[in-house]
Amino acid sequence: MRRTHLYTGTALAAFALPVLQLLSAQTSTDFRRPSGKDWPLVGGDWGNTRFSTLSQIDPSNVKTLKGAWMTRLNSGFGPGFSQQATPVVRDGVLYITTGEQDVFALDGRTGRIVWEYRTTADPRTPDNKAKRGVGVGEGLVFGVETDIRRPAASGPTSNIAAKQGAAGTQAPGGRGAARQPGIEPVTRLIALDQKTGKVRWKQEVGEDIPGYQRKYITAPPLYYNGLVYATVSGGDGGLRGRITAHEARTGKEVWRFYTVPGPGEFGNDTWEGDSWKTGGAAVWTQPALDPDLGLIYINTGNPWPSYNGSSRAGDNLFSCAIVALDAKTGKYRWHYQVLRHDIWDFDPPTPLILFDQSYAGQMRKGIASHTKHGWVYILDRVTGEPLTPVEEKPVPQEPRQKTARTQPVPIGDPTAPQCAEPVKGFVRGCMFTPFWNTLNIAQPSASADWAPGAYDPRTGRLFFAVGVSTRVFRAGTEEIVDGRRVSRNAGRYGPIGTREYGLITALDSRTNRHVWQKEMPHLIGFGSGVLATAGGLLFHGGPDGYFLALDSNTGEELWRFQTGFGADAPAAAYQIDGEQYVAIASGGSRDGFNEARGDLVWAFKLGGRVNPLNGPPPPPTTVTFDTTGPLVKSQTITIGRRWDVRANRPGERDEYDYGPKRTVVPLGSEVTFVNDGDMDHTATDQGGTWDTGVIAPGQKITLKFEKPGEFIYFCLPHPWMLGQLIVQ
Ligand SMILES: [Cu+2]
Repeated sequence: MRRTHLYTGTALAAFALPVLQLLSAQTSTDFRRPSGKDWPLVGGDWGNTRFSTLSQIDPSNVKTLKGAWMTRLNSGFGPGFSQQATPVVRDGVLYITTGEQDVFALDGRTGRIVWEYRTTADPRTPDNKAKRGVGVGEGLVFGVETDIRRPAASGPTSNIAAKQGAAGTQAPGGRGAARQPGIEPVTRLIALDQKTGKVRWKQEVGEDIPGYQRKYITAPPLYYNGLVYATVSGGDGGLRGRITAHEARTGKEVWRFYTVPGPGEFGNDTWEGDSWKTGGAAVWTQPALDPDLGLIYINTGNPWPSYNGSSRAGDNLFSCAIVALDAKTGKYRWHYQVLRHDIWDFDPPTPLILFDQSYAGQMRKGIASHTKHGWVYILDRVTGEPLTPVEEKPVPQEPRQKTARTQPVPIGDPTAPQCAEPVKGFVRGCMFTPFWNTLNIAQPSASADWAPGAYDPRTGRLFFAVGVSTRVFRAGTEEIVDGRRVSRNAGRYGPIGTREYGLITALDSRTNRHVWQKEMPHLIGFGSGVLATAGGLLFHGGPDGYFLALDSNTGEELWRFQTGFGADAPAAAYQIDGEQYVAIASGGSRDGFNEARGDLVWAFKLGGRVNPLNGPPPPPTTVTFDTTGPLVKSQTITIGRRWDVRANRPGERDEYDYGPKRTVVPLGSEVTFVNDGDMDHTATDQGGTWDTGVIAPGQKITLKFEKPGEFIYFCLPHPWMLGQLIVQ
């Protein structure tokens, strides 16, 4: 009984002294303990606990927290970029990356730029331009970059590059710019001088990945004991996931572990045929590390094809899993798969958290993995066995998807609702509802993503941030055809009008049960996550630009400050000359949809003097029609064809598209809807003022528009098909 009291709020004071002594053990090279003066790693410490032992800022004084400084980086500004970086702080200097792949060193007291590294990467570099931070060690700052391979000369080399770069179409809803012909991405680990920012070496990673697969780097490198660990992102594009370790001094590769086993290796028989070759399972976040056990822990992404499991029967190891490797050799030690044969893109991308906790009266070494389907798996990090119970549950089946018969589901409370809010016209689905191409099921989508959680060692509580949204999935096809990646009709869509919001949850790590849960106005699964402090606060930034402090005991909001742009990056805490600072980059995240993008880094302290900025327009809280596509003047709308913007006419076939998607016509126009698809479709005003009725394949219907208006219309049998018609 007494043991359980140790972690309750009332007993806290009595135990505060020994705990804080334990916490203050972090030194300049040993990051087993939570951070204090510095924030030396993206995750705060090797266990990614994102807990700071600093306690100067607390619930009694946080209302007086104001900007100590704010710095513009003149980098990563604008819609092409996403600011997802956590500042890393060493000896009062703050190191940070931007979506534009530049790296900065800032004076932690003033925000003055000490040095800057401007990337030499080609601005045409495709795909996700987000960098989540740097690693530091041996006088070097380690970063990552994606670039374009530049052929040495014209002739055969450039022909190969052109062929390899001719990638297939992007999955709808996929991130990143469309591939341009002739562009082959190249991914690198880079080392900069910690004092000057000068390049010391660059090392290509992922050189074996064919040019037609997606590849870029998002995860921050991790430095430990002479090695730098790097991963390549882009498992959604068919690459074979991996982690590599490199000599810190030279960048030379020391070992490599593929997250998809090859022939003869353990787990290869969980893949049908050759599907392992394009199995995905990329690593998207920094690993966790336990030097006492000599283990490094990675969490892997979803298998590929992402939404169509028909060609990859089996559990698909080690996708959607936690894998423990020997940190020195990369040798496999254990794995735990949180989702078998994923078809929903429900991988566990939240950084893994290490903590020690008492179970059944025994101190155990724990590891927590938070997944996109809204569960936390609490395992023994020595063996990979669950510390809180997990049940093997039968799940609904879809033979065409070759769904797994059962899934491991923890006993406890999920961090997100397991079933969707009802949507008119759709069947209500839940997390494990399978789908094919019937498209009438509205179900929950990824709730947790890369937003990092935190662990408070004083209370044994885990904190996580999620987004809650409703999506309609379709399997479509994603395949490699003649050396090209071709994706058709695969993806997920938000039914218009459905709610999108966030939740922050405090969980008891001993029981996997809620302590409290707080609703937030926006999707926050991608973004700032939480930072916990010994002051009893949780810091979190939102896509609406507000940086918040919550009471970590109750979730009650105690302070908010408008940073001016989407505050979607994780915060960090540090101390200089006895003053505690909390820093956050405010640049907006492309994952956060329509939000303001900037290039700011903020630091806050008690008695700071920099005032808040005007807020950006907040992102929508429901799914709205995407108005970023071109508005086309046309009196004919072709159903079943995607609009070819360059040729200004209906282009590629897509059964479920209106071409153009956004159309403008003068008042009094006759508009003809042509069904060029293979199924019956309609164009039906959402407001109910007009409807074509069913248009059979090959048929057309003409309507006359005699009143001005802006209409969002959809297809009755396929309500995820959306178009806009403006009559003016
Ligand atoms: Cu239709």
